[in-house]
Amino acid sequence: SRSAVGGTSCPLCCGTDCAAAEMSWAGRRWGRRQRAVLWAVLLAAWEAAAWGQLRYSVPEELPKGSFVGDVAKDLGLQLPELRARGVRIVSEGQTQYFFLHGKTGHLVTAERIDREQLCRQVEKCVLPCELIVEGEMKFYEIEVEIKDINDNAPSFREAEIDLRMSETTAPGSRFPLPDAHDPDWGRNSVQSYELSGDEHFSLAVQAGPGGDQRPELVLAKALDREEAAFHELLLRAMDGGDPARTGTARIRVTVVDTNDNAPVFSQAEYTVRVPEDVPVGSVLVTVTATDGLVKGEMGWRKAEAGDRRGPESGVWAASGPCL
Ligand SMILES: [Ca+2]
Ligand SMILES: [Ca+2]
Ligand SMILES: [Ca+2]
Ligand SMILES: [Ca+2]
Repeated sequence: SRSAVGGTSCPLCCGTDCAAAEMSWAGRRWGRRQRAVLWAVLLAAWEAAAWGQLRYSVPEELPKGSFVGDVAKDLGLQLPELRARGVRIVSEGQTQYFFLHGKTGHLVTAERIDREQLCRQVEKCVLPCELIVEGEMKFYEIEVEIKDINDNAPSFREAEIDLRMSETTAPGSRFPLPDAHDPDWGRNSVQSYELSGDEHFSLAVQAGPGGDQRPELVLAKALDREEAAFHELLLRAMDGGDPARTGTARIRVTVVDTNDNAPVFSQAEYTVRVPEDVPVGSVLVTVTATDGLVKGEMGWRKAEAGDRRGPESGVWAASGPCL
């Protein structure tokens, strides 16, 4: 889980030993005056450029005090030298993310580092700092890359999504759905969506201009409010981490009624035989009708004079003597 990439690679390509070798080579070829000029140039270069660069990489979210790199070994310094020469680590900005462990010469984390907080939407998250050797007026650049781990699950802004659709909506119609958010980077962020719950609906995912994924609800099969007035679906977003993490949102589709059914009587014709002295108010016949699958939502209107109906039931009774 921890690694150090690269060791020393100095812009001047060397340390003090190399500088001395270069001086002796210069001394053989040039006189005292030229050597003085060379010294001046080298001194200027020491002040302007770092003496080396160290690169390490560590995963985010490590606990405080975790190993980052063996600085003493990579710089070729002995541990007593580190302490004697006043070596210290300076981070850019207010926060000190790393420090040098005096006993081991290791660079270690000074606090838990959250990549999402430091480098939102940045592919390569690098924290620069400097190792300063005060006794020798040297400094070394250190770059620590913070690698992403899959420590966030995709999430939807709203856990419940309410949609209303007319029952006459044509199959194939599409409805945009909210996308999920996952602050991790690359494959650790949202990779795919899944829909479950109902054969009436399927899922399509469009690619946005920035390569982002936009889920859409597709009506796969015609709706019928008389069959089902609501449809409960589950939208799932998954990232590509190992193991993968998921986030879900519930979708509730309310089917809006349209008048797509005519009332149908239970019989096309009712025949009633009534004696001529039937008392007024006697029930002659009870008729029933349905409208779609929903009962009791109809009004009744008598078609012929002579009888009257009960207010709710469709009961027809004698209203006067039969002639
Ligand atoms: Ca994190
Ligand atoms: Ca994630
Ligand atoms: Ca992360
Ligand atoms: Ca209807």
